Amino acid sequence: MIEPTHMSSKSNNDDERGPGRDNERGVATKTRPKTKKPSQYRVLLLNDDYTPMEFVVGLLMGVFKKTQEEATKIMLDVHQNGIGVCGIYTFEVAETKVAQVLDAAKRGDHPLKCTLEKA
Ligand code: TYC
Repeated sequence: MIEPTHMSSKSNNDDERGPGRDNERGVATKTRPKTKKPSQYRVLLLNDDYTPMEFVVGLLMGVFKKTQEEATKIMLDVHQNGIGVCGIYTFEVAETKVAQVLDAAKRGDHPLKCTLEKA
């Protein structure tokens, strides 16, 4: 068995830039970090003459995590003005909440409509 008797101060995998820079080969990775914020979307509730007020309040609490007081305020705002904002979310979250509202309305046989718009 032959044992190594000497190691040079330059380690075996040091490149031509010398020691301590062994992770700097290949594609540059120190590019600017992406800092773009995701676009936000308003979820809008539309008034109608048939959906019960309690049903709308329940949805605002269940889907949009509003308190009973917040939910009642939003529901009355929609009832009086024809349209109102339930919340502002990224696209995927907004889209999911709209689908949950429309699905619940359909299952309850209510004509409640809900949509989203870019904030
Ligand atoms: N206008 C409905 C009623 O009087 C209540 C209602 C509120 C319906 C908000 C829809 O998005 C709505 N029963």
